[in-house]
Amino acid sequence: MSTNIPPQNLEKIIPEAEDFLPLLGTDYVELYVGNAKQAAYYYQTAWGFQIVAYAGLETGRKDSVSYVMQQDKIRLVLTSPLQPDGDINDHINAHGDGVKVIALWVDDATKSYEETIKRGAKSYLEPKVEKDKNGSVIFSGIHTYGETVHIFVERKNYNGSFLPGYMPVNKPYKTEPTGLKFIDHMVGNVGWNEMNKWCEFYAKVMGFAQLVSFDDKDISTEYTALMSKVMSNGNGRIKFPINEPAEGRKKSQIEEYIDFYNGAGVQHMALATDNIIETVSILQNRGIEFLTVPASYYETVLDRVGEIDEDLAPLKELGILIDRDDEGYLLQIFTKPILDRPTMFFEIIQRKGAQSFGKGNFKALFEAIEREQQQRGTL
Ligand code: TYF
Ligand code: FE
Repeated sequence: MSTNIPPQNLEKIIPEAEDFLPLLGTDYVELYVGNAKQAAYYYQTAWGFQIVAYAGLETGRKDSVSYVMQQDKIRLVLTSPLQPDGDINDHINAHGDGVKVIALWVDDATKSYEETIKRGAKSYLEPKVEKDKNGSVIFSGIHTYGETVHIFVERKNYNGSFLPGYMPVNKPYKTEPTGLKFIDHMVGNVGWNEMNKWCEFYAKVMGFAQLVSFDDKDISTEYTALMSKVMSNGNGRIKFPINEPAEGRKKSQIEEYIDFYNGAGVQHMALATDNIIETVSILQNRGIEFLTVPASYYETVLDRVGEIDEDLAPLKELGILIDRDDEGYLLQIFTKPILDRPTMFFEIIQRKGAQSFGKGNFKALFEAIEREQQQRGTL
């Protein structure tokens, strides 16, 4: 592993005044799905999101429908087509359900567009204003890897439930939240030898810096291989690891993703909690399936990571992984793919000082993924 910039020094390396693309956070993540109504029920009933806004036939939208799901700072938008043709159908036809938009909250969507286009971004959406009785929002958008896009959202003059065109939703059916707080990072899988190209895109076009890089020596199991670099924006709020497949003895999990997604796309979203034991207990009770590691992992883990605040027993019982770096430790766990295609999954993460990504768990994690690949016959 080579560490390019220690995370704690990022702000000093990209001073705020020189950041041409200041990002306030993730605004929302939009998934194009085959059946948004049922997907919304899954995210609500299993994951503890609530439906906060809606657009569809009832609001005058004729061609598509969107449910806005929220839990603390995490906002997911689930969108399905209502008609046979168009971009949403094409996206679903090519990829199955998946992330289309990683929307970034900015102070100035016009400047965000101009600065990134000037540096070589491909336009997705020219700056446009949308208004309703709650104010106005300015949007713009650029393309990133695969068919994924970034939309810049400027909402400082807006106080509605989500965006113009949406109606607020407050249904009597509610579920208990699962303690998920914010998006810690979002990972992109790109094709063979494309990692550097996309890391350069985030560096040059969006002003991000490389936090860490993992090569196939860090990430080697008996069979599969991948390479990964983590890009971060200036204030460290947005972190995008980028993975590419590497040649191994058998098929890389990244290649499996690319085959089933039919191109590059979002592989996982890491959702932060401040009580991972409670969060994962609830999720398991609600039927969410996680990858598991052999019991032997827990026989040696404390030798590797040292003292931690939590009892080991519940971590072992739930299958939560532990890793440590110079700044502290972290707890993490990964779901199995949440779709029929082995494409997207979620990570649940609790950081206790550590700002890294769990390198000490890579071997155990990737062996767990390989066991799943074996069952699918794709290894
Ligand atoms: O985001 C990360 O880097 C960690 C580890 O296919 C990881 O969550 C990296 C690659 C991968 C699965 C997990
Ligand atoms: Fe991750």
